Amino acid sequence: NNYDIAIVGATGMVGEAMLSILAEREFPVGKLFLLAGENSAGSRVEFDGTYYKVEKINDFDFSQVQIALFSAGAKVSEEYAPIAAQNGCVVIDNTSQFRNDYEVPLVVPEVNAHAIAEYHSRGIIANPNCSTIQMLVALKPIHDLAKITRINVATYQAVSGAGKKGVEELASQTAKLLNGLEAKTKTFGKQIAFNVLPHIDEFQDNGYTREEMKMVWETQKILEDDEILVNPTTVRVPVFFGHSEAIHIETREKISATVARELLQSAPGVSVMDEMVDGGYPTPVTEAANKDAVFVGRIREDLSHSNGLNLWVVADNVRKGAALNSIQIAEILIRDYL
Ligand code: 2RA
Repeated sequence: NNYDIAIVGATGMVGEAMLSILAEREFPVGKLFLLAGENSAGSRVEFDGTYYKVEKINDFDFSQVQIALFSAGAKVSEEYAPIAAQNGCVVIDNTSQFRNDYEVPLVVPEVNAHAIAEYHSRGIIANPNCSTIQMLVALKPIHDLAKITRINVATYQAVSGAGKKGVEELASQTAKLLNGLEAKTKTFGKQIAFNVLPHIDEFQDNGYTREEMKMVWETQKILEDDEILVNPTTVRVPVFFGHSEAIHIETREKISATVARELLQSAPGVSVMDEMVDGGYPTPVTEAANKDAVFVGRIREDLSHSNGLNLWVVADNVRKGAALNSIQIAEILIRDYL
């Protein structure tokens, strides 16, 4: 059985990754429609040996497809995802637009695949933010065993989280600065090359950024636990692909580093790399970029807290943090529901 699919935002970083992952995983794609806004419509994009013309979203009849993968920004999803759903297709939305809507399931397949069943209410399934996805893939098995009560997390997020313009800004600033030229800043609040910025997304009234609050709200929703405390600091670093996170958790039951390591070794979607030697830990460039797994290393007990555990978690933010997670949701949808 093949499924007709629309990709909204097909020319963006995540849209392109969705196309290659659909091909790689031999997703049963029937008719494929590539959609984008005014600026990118008209271009041609290759999928599995065939070239497709990117069409304008405003003219598209969503009743032609069974699944629409949206990744063209929250505004586009706000306007078109409900139209798509009303026309009978299931929307898997990679933007922040519906993540906090109680009628829309927010899904990380390794963590709460059961929530996909709730897609009926709005016809929309939300894909979480990249920094939440990788954190929860790593923490879920520990939460199930020892009940996490609090998460302290600092992120080190790649520029590709801001899309192609983020990648271009780091590349051009680096090249310019190495050639003694002036480097302009447009996408990020300050120079990102050779720098780190403790600021992702808009500041909120409580002093946290929206990226930080996403980690709080989304963790509580996905784990179905309003009491779990999350204290995040999100930081942009001059890395192209792969977000890293230093995660410090507190659990109700004590869990040793040895038990946590064993648990994670058999956890779905996780690859443990934890040797106490030079290079015995995962990094974005060497391990995570272009890979599907969430890599975990530096697993150790907190010296300052009897029920505390520390982990270093790295994943490809464009793949597991966005495109791959959406396609894994689509795979479960067609296997169990459509
Ligand atoms: C970022 N979390 O890394 C965002 C992307 N959704 O900027």
